[in-house]
Amino acid sequence: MVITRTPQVLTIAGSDTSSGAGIQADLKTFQIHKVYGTTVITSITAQNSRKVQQSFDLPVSLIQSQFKAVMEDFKIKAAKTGMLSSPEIVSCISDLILKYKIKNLIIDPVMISKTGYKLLNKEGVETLKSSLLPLALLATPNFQEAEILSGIKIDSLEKMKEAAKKIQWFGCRAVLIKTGDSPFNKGADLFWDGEKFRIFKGKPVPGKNPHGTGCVFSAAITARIARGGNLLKAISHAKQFTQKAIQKAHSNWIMELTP
Ligand code: PXL
Repeated sequence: MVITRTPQVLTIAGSDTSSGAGIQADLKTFQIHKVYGTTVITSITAQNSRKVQQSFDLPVSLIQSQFKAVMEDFKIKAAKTGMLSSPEIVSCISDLILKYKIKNLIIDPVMISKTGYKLLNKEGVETLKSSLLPLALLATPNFQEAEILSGIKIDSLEKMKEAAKKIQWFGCRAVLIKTGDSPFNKGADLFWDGEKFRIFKGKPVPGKNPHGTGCVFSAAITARIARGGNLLKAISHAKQFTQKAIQKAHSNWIMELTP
């Protein structure tokens, strides 16, 4: 076993050449939150602020051996998933999470990039619902992902609550629907754990919509959980952290991550 001074966490996600999202954003966020990040890379994207130019999914066998290598050597306190890119990869990751008994799993159900590139197809979404969501402590869909997962058009707080209930019903312990760029309830996120609703208020930052906000947010939650925080406090802290990073962003693409 490898000993580190800080708790060890894992991100299972895609690589983003621009480092605003994906594995790179997760590692930067982990570092700031004083946890040791390990990685299982699912897919490699070639992208910049204009578009995703190409992506390549790694073979399932290589994903499996990355996972094995990490689990043989590290004591993973919490893990998160980001871009999983195909039904085969979603299914393989679900099997590995069960096999290695990963606790404290945060799922960011990444489906589409800010530049409009599809990062998971319809069949992948179905596999995510049936096999991965049941293993999660928390799922963090944005508004559009919540509509796709629930099949509910969200145009009011009541509909958003209905969607949260439906997503939680797929088996995750809790769900947080993020409303960053929704037409209503701006900046306020809705939490549901089967017992209580909570609203996490935020201030939208006009004119700033950098990419990778969902990755940074879920990575910060993962880090806080690994450090022993409770879920609600972890979300609250991660939201403040992400909001500050958006405010400080000096381009509309890359956030400024600072402690
Ligand atoms: O922000 C979603 C996301 C996650 N992971 C990777 C990405 C993107 C968006 O572009 O490229 C690798």
